[in-house]
Amino acid sequence: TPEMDEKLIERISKHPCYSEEAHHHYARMHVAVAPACNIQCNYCNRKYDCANESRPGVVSELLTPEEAAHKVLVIAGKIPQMTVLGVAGPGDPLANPEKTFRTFELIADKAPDIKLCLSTNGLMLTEHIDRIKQLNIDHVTITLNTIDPEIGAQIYSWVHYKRKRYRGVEGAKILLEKQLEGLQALKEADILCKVNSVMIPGINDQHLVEVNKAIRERGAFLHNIMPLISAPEHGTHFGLTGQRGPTGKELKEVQDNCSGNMKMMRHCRQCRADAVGLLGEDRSQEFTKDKFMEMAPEYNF
Ligand code: CLF
Ligand code: SF4
Repeated sequence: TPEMDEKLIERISKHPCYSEEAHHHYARMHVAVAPACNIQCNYCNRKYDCANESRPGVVSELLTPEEAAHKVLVIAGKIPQMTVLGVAGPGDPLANPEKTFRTFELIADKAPDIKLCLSTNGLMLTEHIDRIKQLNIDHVTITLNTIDPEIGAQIYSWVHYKRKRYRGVEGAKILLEKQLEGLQALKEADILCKVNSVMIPGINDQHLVEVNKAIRERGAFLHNIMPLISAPEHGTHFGLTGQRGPTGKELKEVQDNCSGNMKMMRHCRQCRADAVGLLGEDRSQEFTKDKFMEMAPEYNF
């Protein structure tokens, strides 16, 4: 948009998710280093990738931070358009802070030109905001599906916070408060924040305009409304209860209703937690562990 200043354009110009233009020219890679999660979304089965920033039903190859760094260096050497490294699963990156931050540290040290990107459910964001700043992580995604705990209780079956498990409205309330606090903290730290919302017909579809308004007021940069993908064979709560995802038309309608207010992302491909390449392509199978370990063994840590 014309009012976007030059510095901001520079910050997003090589990030394929934050800039629609960039996604034709620049690539991202994900490393799956974060297996644990601290909440249970009803659209997620833990056998698969975190469905907050990923394609449900996909199993990514879990790596240690050292293996992940090795993989990143190999790929950065082979794909020159590679500009962004994201940690987005297979669980919640901030439920695995040591693994996630160790990975980012290694990359920042060995490949300082690569932008760091983090995706989280937001529960532990304020706890880690200083480390995120320190590491120069300039892009953070929070998946925020509702601002209403009653609706939240239909989306999250439990939230594990400070050694206790909370269910229903009580759990949702904690998560929702922490997500909005996290968004605020990112804003204060001048870190670009994208918000993902999973659109669930009959549960939060009518409510997403309100979510959009709330995140806009708190300074989110971009809103990505993604369709619920819910196949019975994925074994999620929603899959088993027969909850359907939105049609393309329903999704577009909600995106359009929000688009007068802020920048909407419409080119998301719901990537796997070990995705490699341009957004539309998936080269993850070229860089499985058995393959990248053979390439450039000098990167073994
Ligand atoms: Fe990855 Fe996400 Fe960073 Fe992009 S993906 S962590 S912001 S580098 Fe992009 Fe993939 Fe959609 Fe995510 S297309 S699922 S929005
Ligand atoms: Fe699954 Fe991600 Fe939700 Fe955790 S935050 S339950 S990994 S979708």
